[in-house]
Amino acid sequence: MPKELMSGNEAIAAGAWSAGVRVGAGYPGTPSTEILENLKNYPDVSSEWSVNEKVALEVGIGASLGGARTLVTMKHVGLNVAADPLFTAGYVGVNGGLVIVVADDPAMHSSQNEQDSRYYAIAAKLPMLEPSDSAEAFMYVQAAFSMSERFDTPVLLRSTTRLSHGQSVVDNPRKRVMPGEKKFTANPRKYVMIPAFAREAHVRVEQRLLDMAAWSSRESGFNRIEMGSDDSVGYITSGVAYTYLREIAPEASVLKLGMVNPLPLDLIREFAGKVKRVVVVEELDPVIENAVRAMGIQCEGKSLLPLTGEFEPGMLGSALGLTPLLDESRAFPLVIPPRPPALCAGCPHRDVFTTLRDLGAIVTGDIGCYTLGVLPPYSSMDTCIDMGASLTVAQGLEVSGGVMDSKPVVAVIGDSTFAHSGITGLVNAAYNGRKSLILILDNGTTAMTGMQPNPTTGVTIHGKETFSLRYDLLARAVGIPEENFREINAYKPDEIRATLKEMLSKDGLSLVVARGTCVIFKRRQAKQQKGSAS
Ligand SMILES: Cc1ncc(C[n+]2csc(CCOP(=O)(O)OP(=O)(O)O)c2C)c(N)n1
Repeated sequence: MPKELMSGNEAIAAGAWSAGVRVGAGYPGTPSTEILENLKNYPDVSSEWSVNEKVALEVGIGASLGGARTLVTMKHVGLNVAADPLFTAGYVGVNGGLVIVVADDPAMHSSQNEQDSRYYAIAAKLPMLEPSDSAEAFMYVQAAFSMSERFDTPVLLRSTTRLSHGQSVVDNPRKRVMPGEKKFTANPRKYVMIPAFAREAHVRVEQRLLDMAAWSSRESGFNRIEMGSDDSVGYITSGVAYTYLREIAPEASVLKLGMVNPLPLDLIREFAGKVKRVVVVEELDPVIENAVRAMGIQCEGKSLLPLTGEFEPGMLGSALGLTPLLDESRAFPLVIPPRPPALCAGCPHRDVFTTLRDLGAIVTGDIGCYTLGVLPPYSSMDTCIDMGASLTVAQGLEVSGGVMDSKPVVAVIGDSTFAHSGITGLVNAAYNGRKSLILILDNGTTAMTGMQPNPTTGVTIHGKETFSLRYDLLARAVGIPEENFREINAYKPDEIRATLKEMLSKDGLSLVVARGTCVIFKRRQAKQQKGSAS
């Protein structure tokens, strides 16, 4: 069988294709982005960058009900955005298998929080699988589709940064096996969640969890006891933590969990009976540990291991009193100088933030490359909560009356973020008669996550030309007077300054779009054009 070195994200895309996935939808977000970027290159898959994660999941639910095996991808905070459909998706179930990949980011390499998505599986009563390397990611995603159809449920597949971006060997036969064809058939009792039908569905969901827990323990193949020679301690672990543990303790007794919800309670009990002491090794929150304790089994976990950040073999070795295989004294003495992130040389956001700083504005910020406007030398961002919050936090500040010395408040948001969740904030400002100044930084791409197109860029995930959101028409649609709308050049500081000053003197809501193509994107496009010309 052909062996390939693959990242976890590549393996998920390859596995989904092998399982006959016909629809892929997602919103970019590190570390999940490359799943869809890979999937889009496979034949016979309809892939899209959706406007946001809620939209992606709803498109995914529709595709599944239409009979297609469907993959939906997002990062952990994206699952917050998709939480509304997620909770009811479990009630509705599936037609074609529906797999939702969520990638967590322990240590927050590229995120605003460190939430643990396993809680979503528990709260939404959905099964969750957690592979430990690329080979498992490849197999699990295929198994997830079968499982989704077998139990009539969406299946969550959890990744973390090291799994998504780390590489390992995958046996990939590069063979696509299509499931039998399915079509949409009307079934309001199953698909229309009015309370009467939802009550029945909830009962089904609870039974399904019990069925899956029993199946998970005995038949699923996702969980296994690996007894070593030493039974003085047994480790329960999952995900990349398993890979680290095996690296430093190849002989240890381990219960490896590939399915982290519902937990295989019978198997856990059996394992606990075989060892003298149970230690749960899991990154982030004590999800498994609490469940094991709730079963009346004594165990340790977070008393030994940190709740925050990510694990690595050396740290795990010290915390658990195991010796890492790698002799630290022989490690290559490479000292990497710290490189704090900064806006790139030539970045169009730079002049905007210099101007905002000089104006002494209170800036309600948002998420994207431009969040770096918080750092010196700009130091001109005052809040950043979640995608879309720049517009709405500005409105809250306005109604609070708590902005002192009548300082100007400017809501700053990028183009992709605006399309993702800024538009509803704009409508809210217009509806409630707010006076905010909204500044959209349109650099022609979703730069932060690696230059994905979005609804403002005029191209699809496949690079095909499509509609591009018209800010001027949107401004008109929400009743912004013509004189309160302006599109300016992000590379012209004088123009930025004059426009912002003028808009701040106006009464009512105003919208300014500062355009300037991302320098890296420009360079990449030039290279591509050169490549296609030669
Ligand atoms: C809910 C959610 N989904 C995805 C992300 C990942 N993410 C952060 S910013 C961003 C978009 C940035 O693009 P844009 O607004 O165009 O700004 P740019 O980086 O191009 O300046 C994305 C996808 C996130 N932080 N939160």
